[in-house]
Amino acid sequence: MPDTPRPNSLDAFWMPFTPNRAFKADPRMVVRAEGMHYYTSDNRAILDATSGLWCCAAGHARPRIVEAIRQAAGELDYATNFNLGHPSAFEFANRLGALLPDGMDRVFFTNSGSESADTALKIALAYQKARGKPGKFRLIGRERGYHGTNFGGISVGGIVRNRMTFGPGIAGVDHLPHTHDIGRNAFSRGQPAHGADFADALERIVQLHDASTIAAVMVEPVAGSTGVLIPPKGYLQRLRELCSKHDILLIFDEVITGFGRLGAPFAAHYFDVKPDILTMAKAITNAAVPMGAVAASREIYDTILANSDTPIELFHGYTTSGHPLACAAGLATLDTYRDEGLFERAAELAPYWEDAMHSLKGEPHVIDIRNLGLIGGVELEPRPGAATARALEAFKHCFDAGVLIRVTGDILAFSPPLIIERSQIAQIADTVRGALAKIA
Ligand code: PXG
Repeated sequence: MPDTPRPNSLDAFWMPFTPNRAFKADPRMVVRAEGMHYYTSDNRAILDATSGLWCCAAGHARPRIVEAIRQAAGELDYATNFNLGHPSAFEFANRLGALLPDGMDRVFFTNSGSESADTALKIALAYQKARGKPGKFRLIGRERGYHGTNFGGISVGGIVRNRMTFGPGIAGVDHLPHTHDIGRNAFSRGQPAHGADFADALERIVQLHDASTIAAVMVEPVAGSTGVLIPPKGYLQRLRELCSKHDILLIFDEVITGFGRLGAPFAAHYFDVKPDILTMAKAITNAAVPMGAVAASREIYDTILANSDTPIELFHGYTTSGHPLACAAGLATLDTYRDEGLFERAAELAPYWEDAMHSLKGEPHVIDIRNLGLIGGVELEPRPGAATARALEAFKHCFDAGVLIRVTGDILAFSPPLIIERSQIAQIADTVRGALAKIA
């Protein structure tokens, strides 16, 4: 006989990316959210300095988005997009197309960033095959890259712990070096000055494998999960030049940089570098309903359609691709971003945010501070023999003091909703300052 479950037991839920044993011994629960805040079961307000997980860019429980989901659920709860259609998926794809870089307006829907990453890689391979270059099969990622947790994403990604347990991954993958260089760039404001030449490693990879075997390079324009690595000045431009020179597709993973995080619709706009394929998720629906998407250039879409020798041109898709609730949430989210001018607001706040982040220079254990748009990273010196302990303690002190931050390794990461007020930015900096003072 199986055990009878205890009511409210924490045992059954296997929590993602969480130290389950430690959490269940000392749980932190939120029961409600509104605007800039979460609320705990004892009704404590917690200022959200992480937009949930880089995703609630318009803040929490926004009435327009909530109402759109309610309405959609009562009208058309579900319809497949396999050989059938419903209007909101087409409408949402059109609206996204208008926001994306010019000509990148062919949109494939997924349910998460991980699915978007794997979808983007598959589209790259399908395109190379469709244009008569099936030999171009290699996929190039980057050390410390994060593209979710599916097999394509962890293979091309470069986070050791996310890869080492799960076998050899997909074949034919290589990696560029990461761009983190504290020795030359510590405490840079905005983009660091040194390191555009890290992109030149692509030339060596081309020499090793030959460009005729390489399909695509995938990078995050700003690497988030690995601890906020801002691209050095000129780096992304150089990568674009080299990809074009060698006839290699460039994929931007914009799962965290999309939808105003840098003060522009996408990082592609902010850096003025156009990829061939671009992934989205998270803030696409303000995370109110799970969704992801991949945008491809017309050239890619047209080539795959024109050269297909079967009626279905791409053998790929998900039962809930373009789910009606997600599309409704996404449309209401885009309306909210537009009507409240949130991308512009992020751009306006960015200098104030930069000052607040860099005011932490000189506090105990701080060895680097990084920022761009409304993103911040504060790197701590690891405690000897206990790496990551300081950051975790800082997280707990901040939570107890009413601010939710994110930690990865010994790095504190910040990505507040774009509706944040200046006083709340000051509150985040002061709370982190207080937390650092308590840590040995
Ligand atoms: N690409 C990027 C660039 C991401 O940041 C994903 C893909 C995967 O998305 P899904 O929806 O499958 O989780 C992500 C996810 C963190 C953190 O602490 C960030 C993510 C996930 C978990 C933690 O920075 N980003």
